[in-house]
Amino acid sequence: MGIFDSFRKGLQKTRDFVADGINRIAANMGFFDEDMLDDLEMLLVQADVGAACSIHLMAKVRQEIKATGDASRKNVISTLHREMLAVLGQAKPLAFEKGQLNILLLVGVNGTGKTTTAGKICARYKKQGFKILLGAADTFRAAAIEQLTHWGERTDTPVIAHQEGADPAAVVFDAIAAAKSRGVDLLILDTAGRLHNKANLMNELGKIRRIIQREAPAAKVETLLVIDATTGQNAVTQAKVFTEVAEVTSLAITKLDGNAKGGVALAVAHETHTPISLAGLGEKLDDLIDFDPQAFVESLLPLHQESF
Ligand SMILES: Nc1nc2c(ncn2[C@@H]2O[C@H](COP(=O)(O)OP(=O)(O)OP(=O)(O)O)[C@@H](O)[C@H]2O)c(=O)[nH]1
Ligand SMILES: [Mg+2]
Repeated sequence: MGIFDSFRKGLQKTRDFVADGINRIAANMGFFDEDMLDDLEMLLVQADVGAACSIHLMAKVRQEIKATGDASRKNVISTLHREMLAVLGQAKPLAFEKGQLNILLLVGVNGTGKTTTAGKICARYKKQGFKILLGAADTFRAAAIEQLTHWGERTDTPVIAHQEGADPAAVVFDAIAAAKSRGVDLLILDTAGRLHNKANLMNELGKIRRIIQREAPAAKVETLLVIDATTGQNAVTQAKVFTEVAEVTSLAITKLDGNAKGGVALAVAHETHTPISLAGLGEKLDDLIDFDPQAFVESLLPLHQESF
């Protein structure tokens, strides 16, 4: 399945919700009046695009109508389309190169899909011939270590792990030492997702980051924040906290398969100004695709849908 088909399938519920809403609002009229624009804004909020991003998008639509005098349904939809693309920015797939040490640190709150995404990324780069090492820096629960070990077995990748309750920074230290001595191309570090409070999170991630900087100063480090689309606006709040404290370089949005909250990707991009690199579309190893803004927006709001 191509990226476009994957998104289409995953975003079907959101797309139907948006399309039905637009048809309900605009009924048989070929244009949008002020009340209808308000209703459209509400529809975007309900599709989990988030209040701030919906207001931003509709301000752009109103500006366009004012500038051109064209309030046709076609112009409103294509303006929304264009502005959604502007919110998402350029595509920024993960880019690791063999022959040097790359470190991928996965962060995010409990249950968003960090460990699963670590396994999927591992499988992807393994296929490309990378020498990979997994580091179980989530020492909070024994089950978390087992889960990562399981992904290691499935992808035939070694895992560096300590006991439950060990210091995550110590695991990172050992994992980097092993990565260096074994000539690893990609070290993937899974972390625990506790978000007791901001200071605590900053402390824990800061310590890990200092170890990375000290022990692998030349490594290319990518910090991937994993966000669960099904948590709606909570995902946006989490994304804000993590991007403030964790030097996040890109986002992965998981569970975009089959829920009606696909709009979250726009809300998160708008709030964090951080590119979305990956989309999780299921629980299997290959259910991970590069996030393609064009394909995403076209799947959410098709420009050429008859019913629009
Ligand atoms: N449908 C769907 N399920 C997913 C996706 N990614 C992860 N999951 C599921 O979400 C659940 C949590 O995933 P984990 O990878 O354990 O999440 P985590 O962030 O590591 O969780 P903690 O270790 O508890 O912090 C599991 O049941 C996964 O199979 C996805 O893209 N789609
Ligand atoms: Mg985990």
